[in-house]
Amino acid sequence: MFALSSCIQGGQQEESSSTSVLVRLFVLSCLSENQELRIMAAKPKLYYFDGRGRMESVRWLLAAAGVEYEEVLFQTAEDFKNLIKSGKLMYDQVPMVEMDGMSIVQTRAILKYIATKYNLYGKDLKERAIIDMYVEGMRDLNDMIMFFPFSLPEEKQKILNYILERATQRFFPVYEKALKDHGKNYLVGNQLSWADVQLLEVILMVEELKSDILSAFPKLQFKARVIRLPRIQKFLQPGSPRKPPVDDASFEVWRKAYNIDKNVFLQHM
Ligand code: GTS
Repeated sequence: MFALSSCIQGGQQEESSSTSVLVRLFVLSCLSENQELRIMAAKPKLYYFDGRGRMESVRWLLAAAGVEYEEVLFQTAEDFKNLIKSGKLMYDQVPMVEMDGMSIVQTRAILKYIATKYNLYGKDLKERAIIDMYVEGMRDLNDMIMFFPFSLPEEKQKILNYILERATQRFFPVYEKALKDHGKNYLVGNQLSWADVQLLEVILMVEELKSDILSAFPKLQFKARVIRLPRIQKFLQPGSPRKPPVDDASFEVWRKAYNIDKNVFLQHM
């Protein structure tokens, strides 16, 4: 505020010969400061194909932070090529988020930036390390589900069983135990963090594959508590930017946009 008001006053000053150079310099520095403020205030812009994929966790985290954003959702390989031509994609890959004057790529980098900026990334280095361990496990599970639609029809049941086995034997027990051991409402530091938001996201994804998956995990009913948070509730309402599960149509959009082969899932396993 101080910078803004002093800039306005500075811009209104008469230029006397003795001060004109200084005033010019001052106004110039104010302009760049104002531009900086404008950049910081602009809504983040998300670039991805029109589906969940890697961007969905970014949508969830921004929603949990209460940040409004815009999306550029491409449908065709041509749209993606044009975006590459713009030179904004460091690795010619999406997700990409324009935010605070940067074009941020790499899903983890995007999520870390948002989590840090909006105080969803723990209070110190140790809490951040714990959050990282949780979210990386959730990411492993999330990736399996993300690539599931690419599996060959004859492999589908086997892969589904594998995902459910990993969810119930490897990943969910970790979060169940954490909540049980410290007896708090949230995974880390007794306040909502990136880990809670990503856990809710992945729980809902696994439930889409098997609706009673939480029956053996009473503490993961923390889900109900997180769902009740007003920002999360809003994101779960119909018409929000949340994307539906991959169906045949969105799978085709995805496949065509990146010219992906069907058996990519197996390679990622
Ligand atoms: N490590 C990157 C990240 O996490 O952001 C991987 C990004 C990535 O593979 N993106 C895919 C892509 O741009 C799109 S998607 O799989 O997320 O839908 N692929 C095109 C290419 O040429 O790699």
